[in-house]
Amino acid sequence: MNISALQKERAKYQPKLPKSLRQGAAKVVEGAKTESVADQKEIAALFPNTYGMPLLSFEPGDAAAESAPINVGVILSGGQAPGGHNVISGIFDGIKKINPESKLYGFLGGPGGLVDHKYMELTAEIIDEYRNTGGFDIIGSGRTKLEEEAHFDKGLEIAKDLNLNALVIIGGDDSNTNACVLAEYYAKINAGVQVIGCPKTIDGDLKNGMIETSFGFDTATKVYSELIGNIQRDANSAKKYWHFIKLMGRSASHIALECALKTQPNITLISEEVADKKQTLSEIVDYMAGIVAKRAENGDSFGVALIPEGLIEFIPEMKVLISELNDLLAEGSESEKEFRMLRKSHRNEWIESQLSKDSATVFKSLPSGIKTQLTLDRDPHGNVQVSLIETEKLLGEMVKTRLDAMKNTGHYVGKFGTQYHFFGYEGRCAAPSNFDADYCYSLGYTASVLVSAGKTGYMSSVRNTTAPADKWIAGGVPVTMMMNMEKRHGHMKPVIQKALVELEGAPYKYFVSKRGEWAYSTNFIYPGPIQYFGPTEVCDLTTETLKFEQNR
Ligand code: FBP
Repeated sequence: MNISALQKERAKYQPKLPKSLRQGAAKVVEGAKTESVADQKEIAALFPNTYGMPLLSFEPGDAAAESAPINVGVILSGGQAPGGHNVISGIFDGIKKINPESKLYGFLGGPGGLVDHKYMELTAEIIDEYRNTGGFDIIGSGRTKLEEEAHFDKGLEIAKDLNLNALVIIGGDDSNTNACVLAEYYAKINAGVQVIGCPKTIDGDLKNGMIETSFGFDTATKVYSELIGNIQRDANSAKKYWHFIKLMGRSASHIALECALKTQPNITLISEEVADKKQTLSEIVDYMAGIVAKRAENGDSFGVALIPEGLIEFIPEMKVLISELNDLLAEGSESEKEFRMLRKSHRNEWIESQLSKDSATVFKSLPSGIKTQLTLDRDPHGNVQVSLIETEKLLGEMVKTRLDAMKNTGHYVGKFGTQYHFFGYEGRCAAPSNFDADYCYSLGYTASVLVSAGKTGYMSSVRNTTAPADKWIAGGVPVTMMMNMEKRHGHMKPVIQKALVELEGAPYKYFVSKRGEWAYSTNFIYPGPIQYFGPTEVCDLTTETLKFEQNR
């Protein structure tokens, strides 16, 4: 077969499971009844069949008496995250242990596969090929949202045809919200199909008291940190570049914060802090230019800056500017037509004349490439495609302009050479670290136990994750417990609360206590590549975020 030497060895890795899942049939213990994190009355009314269910934890059971076969359909939803294949192999091994006649079906290309009835049976041979590998290619993923009853009914048709007991939906906050809506709907119509969710996303923003981390965050941040470390070593060797590195993570800055804790770069911006302090773009540029100038005074004309992907939307004045531009250039509007008729060289001036005074000032201050991205690269609804804005270049160019001005007034002496990077896809499909391999396999196995216990509307939960895997606590959390009401597309909707970086949290506080030191002296850490074989202190490391959060 066409596989690498590492893949060949890695295929033999046996993921570690919590004790409760290693022996016999796990005993399901019911804990306290739950309430949603907020808006309890509204959520209870919307989920009469799945609200208020108890927390579940598993304990080691007696030797398993064979139960009836269980048939499960699995769906991968949204962006790739390392470990998805292990969730699927965990489900497979779990249901086969319950009864070897159990069957696992994978819906192809994400939630759309359920609606379009595109699926394949996942046999032992297929599963074995994908154990401990990165990627979602075993069945593919997609971003179709399962939101409408018509989708649910189409899904039920195929679930009935395949005689499925349950669907397991592996996804982020939105996909798990929709999984819960689906669970409620199937419970309401007595469909006889359970729905279980699994917490996935490299962004790390699906977490709470009962879900300690989303899978993939560990591996992805390890990969990015390896690359950042390599760049830091290059920067420290050549001593001639400032590297501006944008990191994926959509809105939340968990990835940037975790990578900062692992590598100790000179500058890390945290979007949540920017929003909290209501910082302007100019203040951020001042902060960065100040560090560049001070390092230059010490003879260090190099450095590394980490920038979270979602930053731009957290800068209040940029948010206002983007919203004004969205209105001004709305697809098919009179103003948009006028804009299109203008000669290219007159467009920016025209835009400035149409914006509010503050937004016009901000727009004027932006480098021309960014002005073009803001006005021309728009999505099918005419909105600015925020994720495509090259924030790293925007900041690099603005810092350069600021340094030029400081040079003129004698406040900066030095050379400012830049290199730009964007890390995201480099880590999303990496072979899962031991942590993610074990965690994902445990999440999948947990899902099989929840299904066999007849549960629905639960998310697989594996806790105590900074302890060795056999001390992990597996169980289930009612998805409604994580919900609150939020405005989405103009309507109030029940959704799982997105976890942004907590400014009162231990990981961020530690970072703040250290960032001054990291800015001016060169304290880089070079984490090196993920280690799959070797001493446990190197191979089984969890994230710094988890260590700080759990005070380990
Ligand atoms: P999920 O939230 O679906 O897990 O996706 C995570 C993510 O990698 C974000 O960090 C990033 O903004 C987005 O997906 C990019 O997705 P795409 O490649 O589909 O544009």
